[in-house]
Amino acid sequence: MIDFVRQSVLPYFGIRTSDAKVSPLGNGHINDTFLVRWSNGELVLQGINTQVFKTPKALVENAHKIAEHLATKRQKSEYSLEIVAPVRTDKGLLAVDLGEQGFWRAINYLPHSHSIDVVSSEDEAFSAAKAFGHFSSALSDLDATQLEDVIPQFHHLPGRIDQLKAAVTCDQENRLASCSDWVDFVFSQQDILQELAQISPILPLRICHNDTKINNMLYDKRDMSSLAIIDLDTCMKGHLMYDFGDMVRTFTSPEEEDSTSLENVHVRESIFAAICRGYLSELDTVLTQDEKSSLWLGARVICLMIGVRFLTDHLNGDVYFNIHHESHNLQRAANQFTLYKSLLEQEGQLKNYLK
Ligand code: GN1
Ligand code: MG
Repeated sequence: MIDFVRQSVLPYFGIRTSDAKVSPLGNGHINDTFLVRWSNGELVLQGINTQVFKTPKALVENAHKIAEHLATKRQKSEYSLEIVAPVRTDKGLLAVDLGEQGFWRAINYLPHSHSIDVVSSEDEAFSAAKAFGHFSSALSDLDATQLEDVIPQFHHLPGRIDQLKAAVTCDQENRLASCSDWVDFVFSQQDILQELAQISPILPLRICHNDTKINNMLYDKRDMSSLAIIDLDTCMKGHLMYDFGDMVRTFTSPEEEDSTSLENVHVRESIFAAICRGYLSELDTVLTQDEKSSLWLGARVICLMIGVRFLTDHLNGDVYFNIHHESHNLQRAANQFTLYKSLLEQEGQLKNYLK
């Protein structure tokens, strides 16, 4: 893959030098991401997974609109983070479509950037949550209908549960027997769908990031302050409770998403509190009262739903998320359901931080 990138993709971006160094970057589950360094520059190059993103052109156009909007705000000192902006091809395009050989786009690389997979302090959680809040606040005056839905019904729990039901019915890899306890667990949680059906219609549609994992907020490695929000792939209209939820999902556990040390997987109350402080410090005056009331639901839905998606993919034979071994998706699902249970167990204390 790396040789292909060097020889067949880089020339489209005007990089013809044979000294370009190409190395894999990040931990994404969907796209192929590389850091490209050459004698007088560096950039991030991505092969977009077109099985997942069926309209990749819309994806790069969405990201471009967001970057432009944020850049305008930055000029007026209304946005303080760095911006990941598209690097155009030498013909001035936002991406290059090589058909079966992939859909490739580049974005600028931010020097001094540093990402983490596990939060180790309240300060880290606070500044990342504040950064995601700042990002959403800066986008709150961009018309949400300007962005195309790159993955329709992306955060749609009823649809995700239906997909799990279909996978269970098919059981095409004969894996159901080894995970039926988790399947039963999901089906026992369906009361949450009623709560969701009541709240969702009264929430405004806003531009959401939709993948607010801790490693999508880059720190400045010189002082660990927040530097930039990255991975704008799934930015589209939706409900901000899910952005809050994905922070809770990926910041609060002391273990990584695919850790198998389930005995350590739990929601750290002090980190949850720091997320609430950081996020609301930027959004308190933007969010409606209904949105504020929805945040706790968003946290529960996201933890359950990502678990459902991993479990479904395990039953379907790992066709969606990149995996490193056969039970990888099942392990991820078990991890996420364990975190979800920890949320429910601490409901009494945790909800206080949202008051
Ligand atoms: C995927 O590839 P990555 O890491 O950006 C997924 C998210 C999941 C996440 C779980 C388009 O994101 O929805 O929350 O894995 N992205 C897509 O880690 O499905
Ligand atoms: Mg992503």
